[in-house]
Amino acid sequence: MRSVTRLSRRRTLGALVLAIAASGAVAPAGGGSTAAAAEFPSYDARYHSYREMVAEIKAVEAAHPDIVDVFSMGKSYEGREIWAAKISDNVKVDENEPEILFDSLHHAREHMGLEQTLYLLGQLADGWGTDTAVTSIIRYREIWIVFALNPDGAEYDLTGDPDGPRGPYRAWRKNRQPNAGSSYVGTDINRNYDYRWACCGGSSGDRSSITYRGPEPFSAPETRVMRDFVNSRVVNGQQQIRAHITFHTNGELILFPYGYTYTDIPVDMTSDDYRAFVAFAKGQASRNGYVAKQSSALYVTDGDQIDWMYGRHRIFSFTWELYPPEQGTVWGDHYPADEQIAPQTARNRSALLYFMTYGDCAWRTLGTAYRTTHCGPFNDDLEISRFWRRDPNGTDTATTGAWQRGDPVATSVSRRPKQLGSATSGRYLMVTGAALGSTASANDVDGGTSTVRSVTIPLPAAPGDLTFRWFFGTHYASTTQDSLRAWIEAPDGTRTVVFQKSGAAGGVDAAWATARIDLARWAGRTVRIGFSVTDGGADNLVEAGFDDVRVERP
Ligand code: LU0
Ligand code: CA
Ligand code: CA
Ligand code: ZN
Ligand code: CA
Repeated sequence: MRSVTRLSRRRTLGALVLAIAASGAVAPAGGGSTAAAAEFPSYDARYHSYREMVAEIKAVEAAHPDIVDVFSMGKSYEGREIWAAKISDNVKVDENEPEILFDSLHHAREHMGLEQTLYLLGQLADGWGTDTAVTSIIRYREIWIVFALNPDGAEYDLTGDPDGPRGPYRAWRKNRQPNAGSSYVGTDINRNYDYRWACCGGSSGDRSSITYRGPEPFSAPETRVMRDFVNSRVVNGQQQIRAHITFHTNGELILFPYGYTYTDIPVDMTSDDYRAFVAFAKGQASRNGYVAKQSSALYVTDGDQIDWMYGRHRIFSFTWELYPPEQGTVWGDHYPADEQIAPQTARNRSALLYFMTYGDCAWRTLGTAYRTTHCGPFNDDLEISRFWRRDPNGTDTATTGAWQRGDPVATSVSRRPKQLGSATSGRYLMVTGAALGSTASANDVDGGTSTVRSVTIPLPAAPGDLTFRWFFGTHYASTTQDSLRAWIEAPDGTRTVVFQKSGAAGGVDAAWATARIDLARWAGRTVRIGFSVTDGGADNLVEAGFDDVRVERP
């Protein structure tokens, strides 16, 4: 039923290929550094060329140096700087504030996206100290705006025949990187990210295609610039960017991951995250009249940006397809008259303010219970690496079954469960030797203790509780020398055991349970959380796992 609905709504890029071919896919040689700057035709003068964009963002920075910092993130294929701005109070300091990212112009011809980012910059700069919502966003968030990820393509798009049917526009989409062995130029940089790249028929391996994915993931300098920036925002083991919008045209849509599959909640998404994506997308759409849906409901893509942002970094990442609604022709879709810039960018104001406000923790959109559990200083569902360190002090003695992040395999002894077969969220948890067959004795903990320790967690003056889900299973010859422990490590390295489950004669059966620990005595301190599992005394079967480690928001 659902797939029928999706099929009927799905559009394709196919018709657009013809328009591209007609406009000349083969590039003249020559880099941007030597060519004269391309400009919009006079009838579209309100759009910003690359040159005008640079002048504009530098002017805003000069007028607001206390809250706006403009910098280059790196260079495009042709050597243009890829400009970005950080907007926050104390803008030169990397404060511990939730970060929100926006970008535009993955696709060259989608010029309204750049206008949306310039509008956003202007609203933030002008609203500081005058608009309450903007002022608190600038005070309590760090906003990053990338203005034109594909400046070469955007500029090239303006260099067609001025006497052509649509003036100088070429309807160019890709970047301007030559493709070896082909006269066709360009990679679709929204198919060049390395999350499930080329997996699912959502991109093309044909160098002439407008959805050419490149010879390998991150083959395009522009996607590498984005990758390196986002990777660089993992600070002290935690990704600082919590939410992201990439502006495209067109269709008036708010799309959330995944694009690579029609499945709503595949194994690489948790059901909590899916619910938050839906609620957050609807919250945005209700404020600008767009339609919220899963990205693949438009059509399947693979290697696109938002799949990578969520799949690799767990950032709540959205594609906004801006004005106009679907027109069905490349000119109608991507070249609205410049009179539309002001009304269509302003139309998104309240949705963007909402996004930046709730974007510190998208689960907030599910209500106050989620805000408590999911929006504290630490929230690890173990679905991606959040830099737990095994054997941090070099003191571990276990010879097998050391802690690892993995997909567990159910084991049992006489039908009594020992390692449980699934996580409490998503696919992964921290477990004692996950990569095993279903033989109960294979790869359990032997020979002593295995430890694992979290990144540093700065606790507020009134911290919420630590909670986690855990199981512990031992064989019948078990004793109290077998154990699962959790501890808090103070800044000086002192460890305090805050949770212990011990073995017992007759054996312990594994079952998921929840632990809750008061952290008041560590108020205001920067701590780490640790777990130890021990097969003590005579060798015995010992298995343990934990998932969903959280420090709550009180
Ligand atoms: O990259 C694209 O094909 C996007 C849509 C996906 C994000 C689902 N559409 S666009 O190219 O027309 N902006
Ligand atoms: Ca700040
Ligand atoms: Ca920061
Ligand atoms: Zn696009
Ligand atoms: Ca999990």
